[in-house]
Amino acid sequence: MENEVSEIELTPKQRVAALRETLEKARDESGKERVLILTHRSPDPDAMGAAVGMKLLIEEAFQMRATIATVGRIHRAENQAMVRELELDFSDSEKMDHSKFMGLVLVDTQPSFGHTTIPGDLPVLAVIDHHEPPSIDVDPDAQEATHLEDIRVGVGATSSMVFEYLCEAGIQPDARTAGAIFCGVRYDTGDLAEGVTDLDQRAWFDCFRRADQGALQRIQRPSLPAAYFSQLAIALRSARQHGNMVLGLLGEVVNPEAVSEMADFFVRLEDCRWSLVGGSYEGDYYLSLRTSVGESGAYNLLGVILEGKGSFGGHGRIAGGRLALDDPIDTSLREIEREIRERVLLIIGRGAGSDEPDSEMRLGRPLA
Ligand SMILES: [Mn+2]
Repeated sequence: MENEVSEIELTPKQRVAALRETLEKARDESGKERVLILTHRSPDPDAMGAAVGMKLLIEEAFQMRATIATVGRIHRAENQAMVRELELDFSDSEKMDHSKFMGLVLVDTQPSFGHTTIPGDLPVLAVIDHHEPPSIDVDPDAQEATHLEDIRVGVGATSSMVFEYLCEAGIQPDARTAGAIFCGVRYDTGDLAEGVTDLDQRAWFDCFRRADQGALQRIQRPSLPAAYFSQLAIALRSARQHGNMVLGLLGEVVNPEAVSEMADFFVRLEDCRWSLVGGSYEGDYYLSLRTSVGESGAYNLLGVILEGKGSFGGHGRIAGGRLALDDPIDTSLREIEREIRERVLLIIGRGAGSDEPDSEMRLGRPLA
């Protein structure tokens, strides 16, 4: 009955027209020429690829100015290599003057997500994303978005969605932009292995062809700092295999992205269907969940594990969450890791048909 109009899917051409119209209206109302493009904290390749593509779209197709800003450092060696090799240039959102912008375009995230900081009173003009939107359990009228929303959960990468905008607007991505979009699709779909639509395939192949392939190779296998290997040693010692899952609760980690890095690593264990890795960094506890190729439901699974605590997000095979640690940090950290371990073992135990896992499952098998 209600909201029937919003259920009608727009064509790619209509999406470009709607975005153009939204930005032009904001420009005319604010008298400002510049759009701020923002994504989630410590952006991953898909977030960066989508942001770089969006900047090209706004500047070339809409003839406006755009700035990409990020929050939080980029730690992962592959992601740092992407910035370096493609000469990407991002401003620090926490150090900039937001008053010169007409508003925000958010990519690869949504305004209510815990790892996303919306600066001051800048209006959100558009949201382009492929993550599961949060379930709405309050008054639906109060939640009605005033901004343009293009959220397609079935698409493998936000970068692919932005690629489609560029194609429809008649803009050919240059080598840099194509490289960034390619890295985004590569990372979020595991090189088209899962969660893939025709659009992801088109974006992957077309952008691969246009990119500097030498740079792509250097991004995929960058040299790694010594800290990576120390972290790996700790992770290998502390991780346990419980049935078809690897659980690695690492205590304090060298950087928050080490958590997702190790989750990506452990899920490759033979016969492993999912990996969950956690670690604390500067007062927060980070969690990353991965499911193996052909599986899905990472977002739902992490939701069940967290039981409404903290914030989390994700899609098919990838999910991440964050919990605030209390004072004293050490005690709080031990407690959180104990709770997560018990919760996960209970979930596995139920899956095997009993309420409690047996003692062998409870202790887990060391990986190294
Ligand atoms: Mn993404």
